[in-house]
Amino acid sequence: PPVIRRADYRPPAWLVPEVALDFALGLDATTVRAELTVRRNPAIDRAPLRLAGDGIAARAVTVDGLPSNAWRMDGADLVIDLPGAEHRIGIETAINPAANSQLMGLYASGGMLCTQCEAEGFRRITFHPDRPDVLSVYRVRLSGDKARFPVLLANGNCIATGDHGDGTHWAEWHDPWPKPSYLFALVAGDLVATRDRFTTMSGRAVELAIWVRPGDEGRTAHAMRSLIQSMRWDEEAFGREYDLDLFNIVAVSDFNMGAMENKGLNVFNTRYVLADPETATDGDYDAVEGVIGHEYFHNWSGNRVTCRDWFQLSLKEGFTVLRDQLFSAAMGSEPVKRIEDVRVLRAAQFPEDSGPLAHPIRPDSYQEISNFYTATVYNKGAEVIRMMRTLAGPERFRAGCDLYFARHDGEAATCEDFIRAIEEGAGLDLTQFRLWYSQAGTPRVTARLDHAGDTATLHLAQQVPATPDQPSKQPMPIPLRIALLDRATGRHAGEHLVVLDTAEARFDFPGHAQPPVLSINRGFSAPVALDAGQSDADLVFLAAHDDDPFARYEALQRLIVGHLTGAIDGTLDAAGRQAGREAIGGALAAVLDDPALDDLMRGELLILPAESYLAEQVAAADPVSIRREREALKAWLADRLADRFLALHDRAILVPYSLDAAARGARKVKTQALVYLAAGRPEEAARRAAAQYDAADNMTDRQGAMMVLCGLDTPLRAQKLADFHARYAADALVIDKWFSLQAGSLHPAALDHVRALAGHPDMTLTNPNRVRSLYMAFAANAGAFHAADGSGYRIIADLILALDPLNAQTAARFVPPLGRWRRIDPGRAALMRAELERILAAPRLSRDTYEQVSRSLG
Ligand code: HT7
Ligand code: ZN
Repeated sequence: PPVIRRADYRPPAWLVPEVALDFALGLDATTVRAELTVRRNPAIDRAPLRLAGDGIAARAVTVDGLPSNAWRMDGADLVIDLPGAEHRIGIETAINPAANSQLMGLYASGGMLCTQCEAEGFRRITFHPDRPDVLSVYRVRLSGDKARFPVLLANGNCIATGDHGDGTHWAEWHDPWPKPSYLFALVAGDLVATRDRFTTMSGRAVELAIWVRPGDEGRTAHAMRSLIQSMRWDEEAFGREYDLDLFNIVAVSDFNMGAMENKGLNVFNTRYVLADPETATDGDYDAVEGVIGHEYFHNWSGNRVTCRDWFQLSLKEGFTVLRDQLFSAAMGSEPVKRIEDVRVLRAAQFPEDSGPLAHPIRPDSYQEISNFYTATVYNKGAEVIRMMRTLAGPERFRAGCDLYFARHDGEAATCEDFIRAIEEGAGLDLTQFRLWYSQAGTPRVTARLDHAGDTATLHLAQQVPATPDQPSKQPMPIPLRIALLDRATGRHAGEHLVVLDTAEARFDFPGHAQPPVLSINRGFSAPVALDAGQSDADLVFLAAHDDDPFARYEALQRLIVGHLTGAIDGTLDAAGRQAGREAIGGALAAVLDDPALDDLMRGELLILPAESYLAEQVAAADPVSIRREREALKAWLADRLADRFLALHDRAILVPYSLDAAARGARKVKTQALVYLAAGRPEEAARRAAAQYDAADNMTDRQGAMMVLCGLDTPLRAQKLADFHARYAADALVIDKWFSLQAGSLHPAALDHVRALAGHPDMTLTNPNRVRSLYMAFAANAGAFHAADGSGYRIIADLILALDPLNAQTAARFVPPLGRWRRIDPGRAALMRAELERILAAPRLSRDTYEQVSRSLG
């Protein structure tokens, strides 16, 4: 497949100021009549009109209303030689949405029709330039069977409806805001709406509607609340007002990603809309709030100002992730949200940055753009913009954002445009900072604190590791928030922002008669891997005294990571092991006893570093020893702190269900206590988990209990799993949990369970949520996936091969777990490579999977 390069960008030869679309809708036969008003871009030399297509054929073409045969196909593109500067092009295409298993373009889901056009799905509907820098005003007419499609939705405002009198009806929609084709959407189906209203800051009334399948309307209240909070927050925090009279959200069960920000008509995976206490966990509630916010915020960061080309994806995605993170922090606990965001970054992005698929947040080339909707573009992209905010301060950052929106409203912009607006609006020089956009890899920072006389000296060094295609790197500006804590009082005299922008640097801090304790990268001010070389005693001190909640969490994590990596790589002797455990036990006892901590934060502090993060810390990971050592530590802690965990569980189960922070915190520590007890006191944990399951009046408790039982060898496991399945058989999202719980469990036979579940009647490859529920959970379950005989790798490779022809985008997302072979012990690495080679040898591989596999082997 051809490689598309950022450096090859050329402006479009033809602009398309207007698009009129007429859909005659049918589940297995839809006819599309498109009329494009095309205008020659005066800046470009004479060039024919080239319209992209994918899997469609033109039934008829007209130019200025007259049938034409002045067109030809060039591969999948339709090319027309046009004499003038402006023409009207008519094209008729026919689609079979029911046969569209890729879920890109127009497709059928549960009897309804919907679209997904980002990034290049519009070309599966009609021929079009289908590039984000071609913006058009759309007018859309939908007609179809009244009984099958009582609801007809598209972008913008509904301007007319009518009945044909023959069992079919129609609706016309007009979106006044010029938009790229990737933001086009339509939905047709039997849907019911939950409605509300929002009055914007300038006093305009906006109708809000969340459309779901009949029967699901009782589960939309949280999504609606989140939408209204998002609209208000974006006005207050960023001065952004909504700009249409209507905002529609539709929930769809078959969806490749989380949701899509189509102008005025967001389409969502049901997973991020539907929530009630019986079926959604607290984590699900948070995810709904976050994704509703994310898609809404795109209305400005993405829609009003869009991307010039797909290399600029982080312009909208990184920025919008930052905006949704700030929103969720404002709606709940800021420190807990920060810890969660860093945990996601470390679990998903750090491995990407250290593996064969590493790429800068603004990639330089791709074969298939769908492969670049990554944790790097999204989450590291958000961290990069967050660093700009840290450097500028929130007020000046806001001024930079205001300038960006004002300057580029209605345009297709670049990351460079954004940086320049922040530079000018916030008064920053980001010349060197631009390296964060072009260099891949997680910088490694080492920090050492010296003390002499009354001065503490911080020595910092950075190294940006080599990544594919980028063998040598330049030093980047790394903003580090630091504080120097007095050993006697645990206090500090104020925080400093130091910027490490050379390979090495030193910073002097006078006024310290005694050596202080270093608190560094507070709030995770820079997305780096840090080696601060601190003693266990200092880390225990920080875990107890640091006034920055993130730094407190981080100290505990570093204490535990240091201990576990020593145990995993065998450098820890028996005395060191015992001393390490005692230090961790003491620190966790303090967390369990601290009355000043709220339970949400306590729950965070109790979470041990993930196996995937531990694997990142060792050169060639042996997943078995990582699991063994992590579980052994958990068991030791459960034993040492058993009374505290039992008391915590006893206390937490008395708190009645509500969505307030205290009750959510109680639910979090309740299951955390069971997680520890399961490792050290499995019988007691099984008994308590079963009781928690039976008593549960909400999914958080029930799923938590089920998760613990799934990892234990107890008859209660099968009993409660059967109950869970029977209880929720009709609810696809909960049955997804049922698959995930088993596939992700600590049970020694998890791999056998996955094999059996693959043949379960509820398993299907046509629903991405279901596929991910079983196989992503499995691929993330290191103990099972990395079975020494390679059978875990074979399961995932077989899945990729079976799924690729059906849904290439989803199939390709399973390649990265196999691509981590360089970081695994040699025996397993060979087995992983062999599976990648087997996939590559398959005939007719999609561009998506081919690119991911070949880069992974590379
Ligand atoms: N901007 C949306 C991306 C998206 C997507 C991309 C490729 C294929 C299917 C897709 N569905 C949604 C989602 C977002 O980041 O808001
Ligand atoms: Zn997004």
